[in-house]
Amino acid sequence: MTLNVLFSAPSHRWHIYQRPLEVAFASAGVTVNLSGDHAPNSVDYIVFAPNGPVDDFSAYSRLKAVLGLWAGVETVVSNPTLTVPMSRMVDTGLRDGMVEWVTGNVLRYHLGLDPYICTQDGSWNPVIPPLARDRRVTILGLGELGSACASALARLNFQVSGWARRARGIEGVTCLQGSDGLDHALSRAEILVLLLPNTPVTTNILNASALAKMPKGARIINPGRGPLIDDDALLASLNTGHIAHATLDVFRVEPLPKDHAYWAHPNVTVTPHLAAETRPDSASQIIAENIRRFEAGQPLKFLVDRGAGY
Ligand code: NDP
Ligand code: OXD
Repeated sequence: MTLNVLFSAPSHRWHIYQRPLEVAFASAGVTVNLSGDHAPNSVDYIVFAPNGPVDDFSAYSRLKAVLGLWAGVETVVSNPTLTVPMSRMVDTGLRDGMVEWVTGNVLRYHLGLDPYICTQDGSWNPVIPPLARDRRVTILGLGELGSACASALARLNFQVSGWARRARGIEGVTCLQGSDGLDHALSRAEILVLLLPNTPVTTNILNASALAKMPKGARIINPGRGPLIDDDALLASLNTGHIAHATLDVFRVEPLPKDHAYWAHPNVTVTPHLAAETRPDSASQIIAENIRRFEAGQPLKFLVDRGAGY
């Protein structure tokens, strides 16, 4: 049987994904008619990214499931027209990219590299950083990405704490839960990494009161989602020096508007939502395998929990 698979993502992505998806479906033994332009009532599966053509699923009368190309699903998770199961992207490419980006940014802060990179004026003022074993790093969110980052940092000897909704056990990482756990995690965060999803519960989790619980001079790295941070509160904390620096990859509005205060702030580094990119070859294999499973009567892997919002 041939399955009609609709590729619904921004149009420039079609040429990046067409071949990897075709190869992945062939190697999974799934026969598909893959297109960016199927009639809605003929579509069996949708490969989905935010900002693509489909935002109303009502006309897709024979749709069996939606396969997300992104890890974050906040733009679609509460869409009332989505009535079939949806998977999100869990993939080694995404995971390894995030581990590399987070580790690099933690090491930038830990080693105090900026003065040497930014000023080469003949001054000779060594500032010896502590060893990683004496540096406390906190990660909010210990899912697929947060737990991999926590493990990588623990392997480098950092004192890593993490916080999640449910109990987690990660070797070398102090795993915390609940509001007391959050307070404790924040209070020891010399470097804080945000890898929570954007849900109604996590919005503005890093507000003025949470920022005040962090040690003076702390640094923040946010590859999670922009709405996790109360931007005004962060700017105020940066201005008093309570928070020394922030590296922000994600924002409430993207691209970050040119007149946003973050661009001009001397203690903010803005990166353009690139911390972890979905890699077409490995991601296509995940999608093809998931459709193969579903056709064989097995549940989708990496199912979105629509009640929890992620
Ligand atoms: P997961 O769903 O695997 O992990 C989410 C983590 O957040 C889990 O540990 C979960 O807890 C925790 N969490 C969720 N809600 C709460 C809450 N209310 N209180 C405490 N903990 C909570 O997601 P991923 O690790 O795959 O991805 C995380 C996020 O990273 C994505 O949602 C996306 O926003 C962002 N991302 C950013 C990218 C970039 O390029 N900047 C690329 C890819 C993803 P529990 O373990 O108990 O479920
Ligand atoms: C994602 C992202 O959620 O790239 O996958 O932000």
